[in-house]
Amino acid sequence: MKHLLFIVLCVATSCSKKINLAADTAKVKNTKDTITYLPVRTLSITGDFDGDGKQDILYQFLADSTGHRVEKIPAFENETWEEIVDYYGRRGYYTALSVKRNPIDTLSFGFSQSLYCLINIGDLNNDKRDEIAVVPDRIDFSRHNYCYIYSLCNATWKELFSFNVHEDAFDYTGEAPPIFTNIPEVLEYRNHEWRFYDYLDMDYENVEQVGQMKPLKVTGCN
Ligand SMILES: [Ca+2]
Ligand SMILES: [Ca+2]
Repeated sequence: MKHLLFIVLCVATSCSKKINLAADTAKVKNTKDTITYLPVRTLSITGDFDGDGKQDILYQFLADSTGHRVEKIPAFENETWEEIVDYYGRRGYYTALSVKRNPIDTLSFGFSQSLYCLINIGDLNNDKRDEIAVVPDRIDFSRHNYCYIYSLCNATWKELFSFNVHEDAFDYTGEAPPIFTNIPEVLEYRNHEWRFYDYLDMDYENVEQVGQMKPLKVTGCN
């Protein structure tokens, strides 16, 4: 019965999952064991995330179970997705976000090889701190995911809002994964405001709104 359940899950989700590890980076050959390694793909954005009036750099990195930064990973040219999941799981790798030159809170996403997107969406709740939209690239067997809206509240990252995202929103053609400054038809800046579309949970007040993106509203820190 367990085997049947696994097969059903695989057919429903994982078989369509594609790995997109650092396709835009140069390969580095390890001559000792002939394993090809790739530098870990990283993203960064600028903004005033702590509200001090100065621009900050928010950068993403891959960390191991001890918190140390992981600089490179195998190219995974012939491994199955299950083997890649096992590789990350045994090492406890996770994705983290931190502000350069500022010892404030680190935001972590477990079992994630990277981020699908990291977007500065500006100060939506008028507290002088920019909010971020982030979707982790999780090492799992599902294409269901969430877009999280975070803000730095009293030097600690706080989730202000989240909505359902299907990972096909990040599918791409070509060698290099694009850097998303919005998520087409999921999170877009339209008519002077950010709008979102939750593919599983959208409430509408009238027929005209059905299928339309809705204004993104977030609460304050308190
Ligand atoms: Ca700042
Ligand atoms: Ca804000």
